[in-house]
Amino acid sequence: MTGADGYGLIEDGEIVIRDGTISAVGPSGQNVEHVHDAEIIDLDGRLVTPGLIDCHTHLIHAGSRAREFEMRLEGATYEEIARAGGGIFSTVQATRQASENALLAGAVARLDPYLAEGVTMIEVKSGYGLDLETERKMLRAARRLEQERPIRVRTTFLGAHAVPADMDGDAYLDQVCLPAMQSLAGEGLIDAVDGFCESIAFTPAQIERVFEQARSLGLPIKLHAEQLSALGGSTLAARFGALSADHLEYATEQDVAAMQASGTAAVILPGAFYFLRETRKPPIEMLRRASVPMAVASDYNPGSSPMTSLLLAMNMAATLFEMTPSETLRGVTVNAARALGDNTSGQIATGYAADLAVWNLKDPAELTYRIGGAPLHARYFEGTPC
Ligand code: DI6
Ligand code: FE
Repeated sequence: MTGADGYGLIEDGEIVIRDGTISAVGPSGQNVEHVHDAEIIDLDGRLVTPGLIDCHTHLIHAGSRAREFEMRLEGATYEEIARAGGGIFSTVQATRQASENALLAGAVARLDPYLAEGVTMIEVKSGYGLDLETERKMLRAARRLEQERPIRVRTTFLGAHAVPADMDGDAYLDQVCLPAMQSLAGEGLIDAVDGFCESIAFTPAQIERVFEQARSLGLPIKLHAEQLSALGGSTLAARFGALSADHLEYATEQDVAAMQASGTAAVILPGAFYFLRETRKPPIEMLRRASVPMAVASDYNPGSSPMTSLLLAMNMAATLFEMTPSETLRGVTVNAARALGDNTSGQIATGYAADLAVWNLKDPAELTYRIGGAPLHARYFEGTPC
């Protein structure tokens, strides 16, 4: 995925797969003749990319926020919506009431459109429970997606997503969030820890407490930072060696420098920007100049980005934020893997998982250019078409 054209495209190439792993890749005829008993699949000149990776979703939840959307279009403010029982807490209430099986079924229905777009790895966050039992139920449902579909799932604990109405932020951390993180980490349900650093959620000082505990448990961290205001969350995340800082509309030069120094990836989420009709764009040119790896994700969630399409997120990242088509493709492959701390996915290279997307296309720019439709010919998961 590197090279002068930004894509690292091999015209007329071949990929050798053994036991679910890529064992060789290069121009056609270079490797296959050395492999005995190989089954040869002719893809007829089609474009092959790594299986796509969505590194930021809130796929597990119950309920819908369509009515809230209508209210917003009729001019209601966020406060009015909250008073009418809407907003994030309506999703929390619905999710608390749903069974694990119901949460799983809802998420599988939302996952299928991703599979049809060649997605082979997806990150799924908790955060609509805000109590131990519901956060556990969400993470267990997320893990079970791997039994329902051929997909790799990475789970993220987002206990610090919102402060329950009847509690103070620090009390919620002490009594609920931090103990839940400890228990659920012990149960092996957490791959990474995230938080929402925003005036309507948690302060940098509170997020620091979340990060301290994640560090003591040996868990990697990420952060929703600088989405609606500049609080320096991305600098804080970088200071803790975060895998990624996500959103970043209000990130400053100092934040970008801190991310550059720590090797923290920037996860760009145009779906929420679009759906909330925001106007402040993330500093793409600054990130580009600092060589901060940029990932692109759908941020699927019922409140601010009800979008189950990673290809549409790529198009939006280009149209709304002026990312190039090769940047958006890197954003859903190699840089998305990096944002998840995964070093065996997201590239077509020796030793990497044979998770591939085969497209009815020749030019990779078509993936970002199109709006709607998934020109997928086949999806390979661990070397098997499915
Ligand atoms: N940032 C967002 O935009 C969403 N969560 C977050 O951390 C909002 C989630 C919701 O409204 O349900
Ligand atoms: Fe999010």
